Amino acid sequence: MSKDAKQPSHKAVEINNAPPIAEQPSNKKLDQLEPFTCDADNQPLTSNQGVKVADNQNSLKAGSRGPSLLEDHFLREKITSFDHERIPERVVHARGVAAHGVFESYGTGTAFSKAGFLAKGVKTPVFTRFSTVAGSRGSSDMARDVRGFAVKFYTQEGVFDLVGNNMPVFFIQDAIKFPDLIHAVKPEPHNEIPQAASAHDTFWDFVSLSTEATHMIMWVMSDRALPRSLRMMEGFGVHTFRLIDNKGVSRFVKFHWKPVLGAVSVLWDEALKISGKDPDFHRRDLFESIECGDFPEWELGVQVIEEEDEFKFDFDLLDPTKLVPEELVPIQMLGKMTLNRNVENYFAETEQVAFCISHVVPGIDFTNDPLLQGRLFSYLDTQLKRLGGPNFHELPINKSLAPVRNNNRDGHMRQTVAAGIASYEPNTTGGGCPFQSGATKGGFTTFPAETAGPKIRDRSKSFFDHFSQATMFYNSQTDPEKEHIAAALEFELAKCETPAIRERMIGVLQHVDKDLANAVAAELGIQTPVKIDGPLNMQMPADADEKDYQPVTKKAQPATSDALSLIKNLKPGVVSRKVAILAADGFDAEDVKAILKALNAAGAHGKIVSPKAGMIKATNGDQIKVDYRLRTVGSVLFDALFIPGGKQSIDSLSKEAPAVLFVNETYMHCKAIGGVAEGVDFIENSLKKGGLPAKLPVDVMTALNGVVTASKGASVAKPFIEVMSKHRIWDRALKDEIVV
Ligand code: HDE
Repeated sequence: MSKDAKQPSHKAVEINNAPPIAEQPSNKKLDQLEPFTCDADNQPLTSNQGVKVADNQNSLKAGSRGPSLLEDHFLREKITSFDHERIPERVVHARGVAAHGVFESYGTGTAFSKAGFLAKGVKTPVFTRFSTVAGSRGSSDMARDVRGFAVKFYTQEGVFDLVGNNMPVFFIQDAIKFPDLIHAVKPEPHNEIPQAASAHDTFWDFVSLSTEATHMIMWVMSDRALPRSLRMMEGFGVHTFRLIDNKGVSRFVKFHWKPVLGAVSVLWDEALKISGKDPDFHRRDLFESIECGDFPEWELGVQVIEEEDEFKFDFDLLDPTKLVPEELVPIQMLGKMTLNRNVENYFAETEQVAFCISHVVPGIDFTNDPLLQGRLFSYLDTQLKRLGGPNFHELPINKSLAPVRNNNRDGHMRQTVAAGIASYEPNTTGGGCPFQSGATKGGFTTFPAETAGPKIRDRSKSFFDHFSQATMFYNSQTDPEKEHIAAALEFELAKCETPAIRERMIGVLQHVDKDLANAVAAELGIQTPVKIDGPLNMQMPADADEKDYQPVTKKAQPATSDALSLIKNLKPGVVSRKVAILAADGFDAEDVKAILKALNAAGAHGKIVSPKAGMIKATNGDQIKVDYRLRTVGSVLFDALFIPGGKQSIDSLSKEAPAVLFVNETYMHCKAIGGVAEGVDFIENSLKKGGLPAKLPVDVMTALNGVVTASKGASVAKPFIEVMSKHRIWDRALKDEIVV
């Protein structure tokens, strides 16, 4: 990339009237990274030892046609570095993308936690990495999968990592099952197929035998697994944590991230096509949004449960397959995170960042959730292998902003030159330093929760209900969302080759919702009801019976929770959305100008898509730059479609099959379509060719099924943007019976 093309966002971008990011007080992490940043602008190439290299394109040879010489230390150094470039990818969450930002506290959290970064107005630098779970580093962003949502807070009291997901529950209740879950979902061991997909036998075999996964399966089969953008998804800490206030009082909390733009998803058909058109769809979206100043934002919230209310619910707060319905415990917002700077170097930052759930600061503590307890071991262990030793906390991206002083020395790649002879405690040789802070001077102390019991490998009976929240989740969805869950199950199970696995899963679904189970079974040619041989759940103790799997009482669980549906919570708006403006030479300049102006004013981005790259010419002679050549993109990469008038432009588009497909796909995916004059005819003809029903009224400026048409560009922009702000026109799917 040329120097001109690259404008590092932290140098170039300002947020509204805020001071440039580099001058903001919260930007200490950037200052800390600065000395490690190497900029080669106008600098000569050197060896790793700083020696200027005269020629690194020709190896040292005995004569220009002779053999290479072992003496060539530049060749050896270059090739050796290259040979060792790869480190092991993360065993899960290998594919990820990250960005820097800031968390600004509202101060509301001080009522529950003594953590300094929650005090009012405190700005804490953060580094946030999003990921998919199952795929390898090079897999598609658009796999049906859980998304990791890991945030590193560089607080003044040390590093706090909130290592969450975009779904509030998990597949398993005990960490000891994690290797089994991951072996089951990863590509099958004999042929390494399929990549980044749960649609295969081993996964469904495992989850149909582990019914504790059923609630999470509902989430993964729902649209939550297909975010439109990483900027438009929720995040959850999943486990119940503790917050400890300055009087030492502990409360249980569930962490939530709520995206300011609202949570929005794509359709499965779009996801499949995006994986081909742009496997980096989410990564690119995050990078480009930050570069253009559309900074992603989330509010951090907590559901707070007083210690004495621990047993108030139908479910166990320690069971990570359960959520706390927002109807029972509302979310209180603690602050806002804004991601405002892309990484300078993917490897040094995104790949080398090490999140550990055990990184907490005073005021935050753990609970006995058995999944959380296992994670406390796993993250440090995996970093030792992945990053090569115990000093990974010294890597620039992982380095705490609070000073680090302890008696740890040595180990691979130690960076700190620790002075003095005292590397033990107690000591007099170092004057007793570094000294312990104790509880009263800001030292971390563990909350003294009562613990007693026999040593036992067991699962608490309070974890036995595997279905009631799966049913609650399903019943909370709107009709289109329910259809998507059924379609996802049909897709996934049809990909299973072993009939017994499909059948067993139908047997499990019968415990969630009979209609859902029947609908999926019908598509798979399975007779219902299915009778499961043996125990429903392999975890079930021999003396348990099925009634143990129902909630013990009906104390406090709503039948439905509106907060669980994406559609019911849609935040109307078009900010940062992308609209394809399909045009060719001979387009109507006024139409295009009007829609670009209106989209810009609404915070959306109009992009010119045309059969040829370069510039296109309007009827009045104006020229406009083509953003994307038609055949290099597809409707699935945009949120809406607009077709301006201009006879010559429409004649050219009519000869392009991908342009016709563009219209039909946009229609089938229930997205807004706008057309002006000849553009309206083109939409109508394209829909006819695709066998889709449409007789469009021209010049009435009404949104017929989300298709907005007019004879003049200026009048269509407003209604088009209104339709777009609804994100999807679900009526179209229901009325036209389009399978989405
Ligand atoms: Fe993780 N998980 N996990 N996980 N996890 C890892 O750590 C693990 C779980 C999550 O962007 C690994 O550094 C166990 C739940 C995220 O770098 C590893 C169990 C949740 C990331 C690991 C879980 C998560 C990881 C692999 C069951 C949501 C990516 C590489 C007890 C609350 C972090 C690494 C990043 C990564 C272990 C379950 C979130 C192996 C044993 C539940 C977002 O340590």
